[in-house]
Amino acid sequence: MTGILLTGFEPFGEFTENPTEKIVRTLELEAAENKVSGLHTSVLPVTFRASEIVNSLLPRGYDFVVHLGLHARIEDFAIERVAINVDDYRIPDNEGNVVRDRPIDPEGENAYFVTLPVREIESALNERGLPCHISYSAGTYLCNHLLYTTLNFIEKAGLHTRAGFIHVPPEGKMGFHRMLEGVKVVLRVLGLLF
Ligand code: PCA
Repeated sequence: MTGILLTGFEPFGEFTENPTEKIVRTLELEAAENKVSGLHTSVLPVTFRASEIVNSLLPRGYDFVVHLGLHARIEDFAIERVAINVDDYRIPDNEGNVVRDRPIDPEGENAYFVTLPVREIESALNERGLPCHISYSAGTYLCNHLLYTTLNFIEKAGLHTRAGFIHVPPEGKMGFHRMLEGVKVVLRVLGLLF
């Protein structure tokens, strides 16, 4: 078992904090303290560089990649099921770029389905009383971009890694502890002994 790569994002847009950054840093510490092995983490910039960083890590051959991102307009966990081949930003990324109507990979597939067990994740979250839904759009900003480039890289490189994306709501909509618990539930479904 080569383990799980868990990623979060830095703050962006109107947000001065991104709960996914805190979740990743907290779990990194907890894993070290409790000697949980197999968790690899990265907090990513809200720019194209996020994909470059992840693509440089993927050849390590993780069993799973779980990307986390903040979604301003949800109140529960959104388990993303699809990544589409388009960038169309409503707001600039953290380097001030606004990309409209541009394919992520001009030669790539129109879309990819994620390869995580989304129904199992949904059931496990529901069993713990953690609200969630399966989502069929990860948007057209950096989260969708990262999910697309990860699935695209895995396919082209012929890796066995299974990957997906979970959006979390703003902290005002779901307390941080519930978010943290939810992400641990996801990691447990994927075999991490948290
Ligand atoms: N959420 C954004 C990008 C970074 C993040 O945490 C998104 O949903 O695209």
